[in-house]
Amino acid sequence: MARRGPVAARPPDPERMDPDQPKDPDARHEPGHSLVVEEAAPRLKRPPLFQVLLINDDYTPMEFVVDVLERVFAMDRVKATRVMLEVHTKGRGVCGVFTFEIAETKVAQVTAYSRQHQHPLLCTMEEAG
Ligand code: TYC
Repeated sequence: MARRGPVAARPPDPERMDPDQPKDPDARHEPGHSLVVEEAAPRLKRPPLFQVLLINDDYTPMEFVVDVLERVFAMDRVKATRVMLEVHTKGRGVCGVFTFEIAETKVAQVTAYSRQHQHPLLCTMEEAG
């Protein structure tokens, strides 16, 4: 909420100050009153990443796999065909690398779309690295 009008600065209340500190704030910088400054530990960590994988099978049509890669992983036709052929020849292949919730959502989307079309296409995820 916006404040209305100026707010008067309150003078420091001696009762609420640290009893170990001298009452005069400027006195902290004088000899005998050391000021220790420590660097804070970094509070952000990179999230773990997960590969989303397609698994080969003998029944799902190649064209359907290409369609899935275009829809769910926003690949163009050339890239989707390349990934589909990699899965087809090597048994499995990476569709992308994501944080946990996004990877989980992609797996669910691939699985739901495949079952809607009565294809047994398998999609899994595993932690990268
Ligand atoms: N092997 C399938 C075929 O010959 C094609 C296929 C590719 C299926 C990739 C699944 O993840 C897959 N029709």
